[in-house]
Amino acid sequence: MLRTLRYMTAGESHGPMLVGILEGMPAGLALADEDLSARLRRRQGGYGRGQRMQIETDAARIVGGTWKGKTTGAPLAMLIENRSSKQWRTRMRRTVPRPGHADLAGMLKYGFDDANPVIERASARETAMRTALGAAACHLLERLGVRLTAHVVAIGGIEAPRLPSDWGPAEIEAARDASEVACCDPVTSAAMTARIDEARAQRQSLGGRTELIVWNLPPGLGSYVHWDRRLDARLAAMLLSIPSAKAIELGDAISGSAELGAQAQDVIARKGRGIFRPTNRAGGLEGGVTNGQPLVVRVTHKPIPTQRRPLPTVDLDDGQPVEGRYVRSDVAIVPAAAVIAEALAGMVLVDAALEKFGSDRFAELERAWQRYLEQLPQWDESRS
Ligand code: EPS
Repeated sequence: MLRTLRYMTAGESHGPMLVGILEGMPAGLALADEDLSARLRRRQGGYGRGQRMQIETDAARIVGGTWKGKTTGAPLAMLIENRSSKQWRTRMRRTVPRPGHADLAGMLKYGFDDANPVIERASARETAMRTALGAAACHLLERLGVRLTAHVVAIGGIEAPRLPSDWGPAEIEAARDASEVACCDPVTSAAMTARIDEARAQRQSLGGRTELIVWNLPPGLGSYVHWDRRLDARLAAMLLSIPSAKAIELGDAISGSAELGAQAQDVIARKGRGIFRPTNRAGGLEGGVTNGQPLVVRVTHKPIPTQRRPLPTVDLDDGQPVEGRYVRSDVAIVPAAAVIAEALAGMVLVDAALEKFGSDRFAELERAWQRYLEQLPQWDESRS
């Protein structure tokens, strides 16, 4: 899914820290810890998060790959310390796998008689580090004029209306950031928070859907020439790695699948000196390549499996059917998932930009990007 940029993470949910490496970022990009903090803060927030988020104050520390506040081209190394890390190595053995989690599959796969090592690494806590690494990629894209804006469009079956068609990133971000659930519609936001309260009272969890829109991408990122260069596949694979993400929709794929072919396309028209698309059903991707329209990707999340209502399971020590344990849990993580989608898509897009424009240095990348935009076809306005 990534071809030029690479990243890795390590660390457990209640271990001392999360660590991450982002390799392949060009040199000369101004980057400080503070450039990562807004997304880290957003990931921790959102109505429906559990007590753990009051314990943590995620702050990523860049510990390698910068010199005097700028990237050097060397791998970026980052750390996020966990506060909730006491007693993690001495914790009681857990022999009862929780349905919906990786517990059972992980114990069988690695031969553990204790679910703890699985629980600790499969935990969505790991997304804190991926958000930090991805925030660095988003920061690079923002310097090129690209904006990544994700918001919540559904929680627990409550669906937000479509965004007003004349809204840009500023309007979406202002409306989203005024909502406790990162949803742009205030009436829907209130219904979502009420639904979360109801689910919490029932000791249940909720799923939902986020929508990511990326603005100001040039046409030509990704390629149709080979399957592993298709940007839609690369984005989908990366976004499906978000815990609880179960389905991806590019543009209006789901409603479009019920339409006749001619209605489901975005016609190509002339306006002024350039090309104009009256619609964006494809969500900015045709043939696995960006087409210059905003990129639109929706990620659907199942209700998270961690919950305070224990579900039937089996104790692996003696094979007896039992109820799972009561666990501290979030009710809904959909607002956090929106931020994670921005961060992960940011890495895929930087990867595609490096593939197209090359470069060891950020200034070279910036120039190549600009030159490419300047040579895109423009016609005499009087002949449109
Ligand atoms: C998670 C369980 C909860 C979540 C956690 C993911 O943590 P704890 O077990 O400590 O209460 O809050 O998410 C995070 C810690 C995070 O940073 O997103 C799980 O089981 O996946």
